[in-house]
Amino acid sequence: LSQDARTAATFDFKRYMEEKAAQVERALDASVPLREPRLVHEAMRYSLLAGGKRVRPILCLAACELVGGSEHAAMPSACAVEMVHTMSLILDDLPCMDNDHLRRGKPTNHKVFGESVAILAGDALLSFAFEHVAAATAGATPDRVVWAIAELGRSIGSEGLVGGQVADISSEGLAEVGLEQLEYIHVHKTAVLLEAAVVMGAIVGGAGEEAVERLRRFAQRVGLLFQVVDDILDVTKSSEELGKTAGKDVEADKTTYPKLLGLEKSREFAEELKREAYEQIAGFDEAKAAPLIALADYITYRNN
Ligand code: GRG
Repeated sequence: LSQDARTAATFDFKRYMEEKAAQVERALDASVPLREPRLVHEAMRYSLLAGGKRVRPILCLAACELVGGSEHAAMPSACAVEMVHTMSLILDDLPCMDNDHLRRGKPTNHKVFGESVAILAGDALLSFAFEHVAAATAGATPDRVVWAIAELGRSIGSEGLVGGQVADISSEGLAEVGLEQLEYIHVHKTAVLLEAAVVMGAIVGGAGEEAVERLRRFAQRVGLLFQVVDDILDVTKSSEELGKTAGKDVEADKTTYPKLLGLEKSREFAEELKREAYEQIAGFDEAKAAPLIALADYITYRNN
């Protein structure tokens, strides 16, 4: 049997995802209680608790457990990454960016709370993400907490999410966006935060530098894979599923992997990225690596 088949046979991935997502949900709910000033906390909770697959926090928890850490140590990092992800979605949906009306099946934050409060709620989530890792991480040494915080910061700023979004905005309306530019956008808009999730989990879990770097390379592959699959889903989604994304104004002519490579080659590229990702974690204990292997599989073959 291949490693994939063995993993599939012995690991109940659906149950794992449900259990972890429920734990993350409870931790997120508790991390941002409804307090004064109510309006901004309502807006923060509205988007933070609006559902979502919780892929990033689960990757963070799985990486921590892979290196022998306890899930408890990684939960604040897992929540912080989801807070940053959520704030980036709030910003991305604003009229000055993608001007989306729906997100995760609900009206976007600015549609409910207005633009000013949406921006402020995003800022509050961003700032609280750092506070939460610093103040709530238990079971990791202070130098590891600082290291994790540095990784989070790096993934967000001008060479991270912000850099990717700026590159994306600058490419809008261009007649030609090449593969290199598309990869830059995807790596920075998507892969860097998945990378931060995995690396932070490994760091607070007590991993050595070599293990952190291998997990970093794993996450970089998985992050790009996530976006290539997203592009493929854009093309292959049934008309019924397309209904769920109604309300988008600017997505129609964006450059995607299937547009540049065709569907078949995009699928081959996704498989290649998945293989490369697996290679990075081949040396870890197989049973402990099962959740990360299954997560990479899930990301490759998901349908939403
Ligand atoms: C972080 C300061 C700061 C600014 C953000 C707007 C912006 C700058 C960046 C855009 C980031 C963006 C919207 C990236 C797309 C990422 C992506 C693939 C989103 C979809 O993720 P899923 O499928 O969504 O995990 P759910 O809803 O399941 O969480």
